Amino acid sequence: MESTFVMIKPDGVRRGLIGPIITRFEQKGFTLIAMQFMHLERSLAEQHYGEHKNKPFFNELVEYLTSGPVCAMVWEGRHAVANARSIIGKTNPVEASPGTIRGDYGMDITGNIVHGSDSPESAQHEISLFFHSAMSAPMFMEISDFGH
Ligand code: RTP
Ligand code: MG
Repeated sequence: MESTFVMIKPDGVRRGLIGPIITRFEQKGFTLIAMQFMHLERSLAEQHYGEHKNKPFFNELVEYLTSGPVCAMVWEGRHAVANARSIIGKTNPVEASPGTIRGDYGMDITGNIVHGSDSPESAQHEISLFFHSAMSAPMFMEISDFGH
């Protein structure tokens, strides 16, 4: 059995898509084994997307990820990493097929709703970063965190 790390990004939370996204993972056959609602510190966002630190969009990506609360989750199942990437869809919602999360809910790469680990090794790394790290202690949100 494999585990993968999935995160509903701030635009997904803001738009009220936590429920529909969790439903899709449950319907596909995944089991939810951990979930944490949190507002990321800049350092955690930077570490999470460390592989992209030299890309021109890195700063915008970190701003986006820290712009409001996220829903971080660990889902377990057979071929969890590949199955999650398959129901999430291509990185750019413009190219993602209808029926995938990004294909159904996103319009543009700067707001692609959800993250999914790209390999079992990154999944283990990301799970430790979000669920076994002092940086990611659970917290209560202020209503202003949601941009309301
Ligand atoms: P993710 O890590 O969020 O699951 O996305 P991914 O594997 O499909 O794509 P990746 O290459 O890892 O990119 C990470 C995130 O960076 C943003 N991005 N922006 N403006 C751009 O050209 C650009 N390219 C990537 C997206 O939010 C993407 O999900
Ligand atoms: Mg990625």
